[in-house]
Amino acid sequence: MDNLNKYLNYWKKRIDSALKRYLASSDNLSEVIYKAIRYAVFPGGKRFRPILTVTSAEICGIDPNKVLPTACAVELIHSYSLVHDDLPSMDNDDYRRDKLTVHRKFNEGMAILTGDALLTKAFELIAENSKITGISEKKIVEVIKIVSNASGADGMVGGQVADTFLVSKTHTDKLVNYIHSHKTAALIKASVLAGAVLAGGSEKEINALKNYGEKIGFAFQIADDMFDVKKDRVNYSDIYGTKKSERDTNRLIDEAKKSLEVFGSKKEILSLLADYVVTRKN
Ligand code: GRG
Repeated sequence: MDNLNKYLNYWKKRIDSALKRYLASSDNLSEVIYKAIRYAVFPGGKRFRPILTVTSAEICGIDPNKVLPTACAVELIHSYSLVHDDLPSMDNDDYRRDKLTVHRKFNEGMAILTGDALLTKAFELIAENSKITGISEKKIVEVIKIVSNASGADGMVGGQVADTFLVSKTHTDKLVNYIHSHKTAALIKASVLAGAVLAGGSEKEINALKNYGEKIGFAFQIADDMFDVKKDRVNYSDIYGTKKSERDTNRLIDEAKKSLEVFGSKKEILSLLADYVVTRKN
């Protein structure tokens, strides 16, 4: 656990300093939006998604620093989703990570635009990643496809729509599964895959990481539901109870770790990150 904490702190610092570089404004007028963007991104949370991206790149054989722009991109997409999720028309939250939410600190229009700017900046950063030696434009196009699909109507936005507008008092298992796998697991899985694709992982490695990302992503949302029962939201532990939630997260984490066998002894950090999904405190 000590090793994992050191690893998480090391990468959180590197990701934060890369984000600081990418989120600097170039003049006084754009500083207005960049100020709101930085407010949304710093000090930030666990940086779990970008840490997955650098780790899967490394396990597939390249220097993880080479995928930092893409790692930061997935964090920006995550940040955008939180800013928009907090809006009065969605979850209507006043606080996030013990700070006023973006619409409460600035105003609603600025919060919408901040989310828009975060999402578009993410794709600018993925494109920028092609400037790094060894990262071909072909790989970049593949990553753009993976990340946009996971974020949009067939991924996170689709999951959010189902969670916000399709939920009634009676939840079918199919709907609960759809919400968890789209709202949360899709971006987590894409964060893992992006690193692997940029690293040029083999088909076998990519398939293993697809399965890993899907399982830890689903487990991540069940664990989140066990921490926090939110009004008007589908909550796994509320619906199925704590016992089943614990059983399901443990099974998913075991299955995720099994899919790492293909990496032999290199699998250690991804395996610890899978455990972290359920042992984390927030
Ligand atoms: C608005 C398009 C759109 C989507 C919103 C992400 C999301 C979908 C809603 C936020 C609320 C929520 C419970 C989302 C599930 C994803 C999740 C568990 C977010 C929290 O992620 P962490 O724990 O947060 O990685 P930190 O603070 O560490 O970054």
